[in-house]
Formats: sequence, structure tokens, C-alpha cells
Amino acid sequence: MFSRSSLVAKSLSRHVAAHQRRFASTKTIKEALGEVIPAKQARLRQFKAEHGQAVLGEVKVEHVIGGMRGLKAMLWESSVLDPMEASLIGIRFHGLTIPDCQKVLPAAPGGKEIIAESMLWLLLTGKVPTEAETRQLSRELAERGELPDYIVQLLDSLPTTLHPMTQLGMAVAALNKESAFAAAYERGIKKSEYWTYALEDSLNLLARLPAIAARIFRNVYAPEKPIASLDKDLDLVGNYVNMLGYGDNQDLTEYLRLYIAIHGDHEGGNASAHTAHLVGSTLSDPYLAYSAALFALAGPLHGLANQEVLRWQLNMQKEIGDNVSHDDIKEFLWRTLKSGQVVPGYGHGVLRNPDPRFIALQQFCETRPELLKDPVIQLVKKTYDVAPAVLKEHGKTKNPYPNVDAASGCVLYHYGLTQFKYYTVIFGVSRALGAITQLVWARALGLPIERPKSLSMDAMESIIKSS
Ligand code: CMX
Repeated sequence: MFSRSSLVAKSLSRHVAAHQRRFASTKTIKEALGEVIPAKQARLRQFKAEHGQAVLGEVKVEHVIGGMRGLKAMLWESSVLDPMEASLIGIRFHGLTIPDCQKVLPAAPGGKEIIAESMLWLLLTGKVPTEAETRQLSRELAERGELPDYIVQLLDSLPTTLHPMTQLGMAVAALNKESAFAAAYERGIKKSEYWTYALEDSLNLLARLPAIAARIFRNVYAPEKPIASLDKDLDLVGNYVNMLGYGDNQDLTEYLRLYIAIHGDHEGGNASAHTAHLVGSTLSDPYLAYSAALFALAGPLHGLANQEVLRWQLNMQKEIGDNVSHDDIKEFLWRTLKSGQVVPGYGHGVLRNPDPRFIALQQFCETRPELLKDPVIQLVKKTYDVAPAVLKEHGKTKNPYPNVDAASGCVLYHYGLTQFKYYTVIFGVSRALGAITQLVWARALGLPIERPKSLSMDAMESIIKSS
């Protein structure tokens, strides 16, 4: 076993080595970030001084008892949702819609889809990376991507019956043993240096997620199968798909590149992003903060919905058979609703239109005729034809349209990744992009520990009486 300081020193020296090998005259992500942080710090200071007491909205009783839905109470820069904007423009990453990103963000060599690295660069710096910056970040992540031995031992010791998300959260939490942030905090560092250590941990975390996630897959679903080594010339998702054992499937690789990039950040209020932010605000290191986020993601109303969608669609197919009509689907939807269950993959806490990420994944399918012929993908499409009307008639959900999870799993299923209990792990690899962006910026901006005020029913009643 290694001590925390020797592990930190090892990781820092690896990082320096990566710097030395960098593409001539290309900025590293740390340098690019270092350039934009001072201006944003100054802007926030000025904003707080000038408008600290300005009112942004009201707090109603329904916010307090309704999961704070719609309450404006968090600073989150990297992405913004517009509930009403149609289809693909309902989400913007630093102002760029998904189609904008598809136009301007560099893809992998030989690929077409956005990749995690170019999306991370945009989220962190607010700028579109050059091709060389993207490649440099890919290489830096690949250099950082090997798992420490104790993580491999931990993963290999877990029962294969433990849900893959539980395994992922445990391994990510255990990485805190070598946290640069925690070690530096213990030594005593200035607040102004926090972000550099948070970035160091965050990049190591992201870089190692594919190897952790692939080892979980191997242990649970493909025991004894060798795991491919990291290729320093491949992007993060290219390496992930290789390690999963599907590296020869270019279409799956491209699909996962797109899925992981566009699923990475979705404002700050969703349960996983918010959990990472809350836990990080206590100055827990990025590993602990993101591990907590993963356990929020593991709930069926949030990230686990992608496994639930597929289970639900396959049950439908099993019950009704291959020739499913729209009327059959309507009847199945009503049966689900009348039994008190939610229709997985439909509804959203913020969006009030079809999820832009759902549309982007549908478009991916539309460019590939073999996907359109797949019975499960056809079932998803047919369900989309009728579900909004059924949910409207049911009259409960504020958003009767599909969210991203309605489509994500069926494409994986088509490509042979049929182990749907694993799907949320892929979401977990993706969601790190937004969570680590916020963890680094929260430290750069000196955001405080979160501590909203809770109220008892008595307290609310007395506030209402006295007003
Ligand atoms: N099927 C049936 N009922 C639904 C529903 C659905 N798909 N979506 C919402 N409702 C119900 C809610 O359960 C709630 O019922 P109660 O009043 O009895 O509690 C009512 O409609 C109002 O809910 P809402 O305000 O429209 O939705 P919320 O903001 O409370 O919840 C979400 C949002 C996503 C949790 C919910 O739509 C849902 O459970 N969807 C199915 C699960 C799912 O697909 N989750 C993935 C979301 C994307 C992600 O986070 O990854």
C-alpha cells in the first residue's frame, strides 16, 4: 500500500511528464483555465457587491414541500436549459446548442461526433478548443488513466451481484486515498490555490473512470476476459469502448462519444450535479463529492431510468410480441400508469418539450438504416408517437415528452451491450464532465458551504399568519 503523499507525488510527476510531452505551443487545460479564472473572479466580486441584495424570485410554500422545483438558488455557469425552447435548442453549453457543438467541437481522429475532451474544454473554459488542444487533453487523460493497484484489488474483491453503480461509487470514493486536494488541505494551503488541486484530482478522476467502469463490466459480465490496455493516442471514450471489449465497433464508439459528451452537463439542480456541488462545498475532495453524486444518479427517478426504460420496453415486447401496434402500446402505457408506476424515460423536472438529447440520439439513429430496422428501436419510436398523448390524458406529469433516457439504452442494446443494469455506469462516466467543471469553478470562485434554511410546518404556518 502507498501513503497518500507518495501517491500524490507519483500522480503529480506523471502530470508533469504529460506536460513535457505536450504538443508544441499548445495550452494545457490548466493553463487555459488559469487565463479565464481571474476575470470571472473579478466579475463575481463586482456582481455580489453591486447586486447582492437584488431579488431573483419568490420562495413559495410549494417550493419548500415540492423538491425546490424551479427555485433559483444555485450558481452554475456551464449549461443552461430553456424549458420551452423547441427540440435541439433547449440546452446550451456556454451558449452553444447541441447542433452548434456538433459543428464546432473537435471530434476524434476519423470520427464525426463530439468527444468528452472537447466538451470538457468548453465546459471548463467557456471556449471552443482547437484540434491540437483537444488531442493534448486526450493524451493527458490517457497518461493519467491507469488505476492504482488498490483500486483494482478493491473492484476484484466485490461480489459480482453488487449493482454496478454501487461498485462505481465505491471505487471512486476509494480514489480519495490519493487526493491532491485533501493532501494539500492537510498541509495547509491558501484558498486561492484550491482550484489547482481540485483540477488535479478532477482530471485524474475523469481519466480513471473508464478503467474503473470497464473493470466493473469485465468482473460482472465477462469474467476472465482480458481488458485492453490504455492507448495513449486514443480519446477517453475510444479507450473506454476498447476496454469494454467493443473497440472494433466504430458505430458504438461514435454513439458513446456523442452520448457521453451531450449527457455530461445539464444545469446544476439535477440530483447528481447538485449532490456533487453540495458535498464539494464542504471541501470534501472531488473523489468523495463525485462518489456521492453517483449514488444520487443511481436512483430510478434519475440516472437509473435508462436501465428501467429498457426493462420496461422489453417487457412490453415480451408481452405483446414483435408486431406491436400503436393501440397495443397505448394499452400497455395505461396499464403501467394504472398500476401506479411512472413511465420510465418520460417527464422532466425542468424541460417542457422533448429532451434535446433525446432528439440528438434519434438523429444518430436516423443516419443509420440498420438501427431504424431494429425492433427495440422501432418500439421506442412508436412509444414516442403515442406516449405524450396518453400522459397528457393521464394529467399528472408536467412534461409528457421523452427525456434522454427514453432512447439511450436501446441503441446500446442494438450494438450488443445488452446488460442494462450497467447502463447507468455509462451515464456516471459522462456526468463527471459537468460535476468536475463545477467542483473546480466552485473552488476558483470561493463559493461557500451550502446551507439552505429548512422550515417546519409550524414555522411556515406562523410566517403565513404573520404576513
Ligand atoms: N409517468 C407517470 N407519472 C409521472 C411521470 C411519468 N413519466 N412523470 C411525472 N409523473 C407524475 C409524478 O410522479 C408526479 O406525481 P404525484 O403528483 O403523484 O407525485 C406528477 O406527475 C408531477 O410530476 P412532475 O412535476 O411532472 O415531475 P417531477 O419534476 O416531480 O419529476 C421526473 C421529474 C423525471 C422524476 C418524473 O418525470 C419521472 O419520474 N419520470 C420517469 C423517470 C425518468 O424517466 N427519469 C429520468 C429523468 C432524466 C434524468 O434525470 O436522467
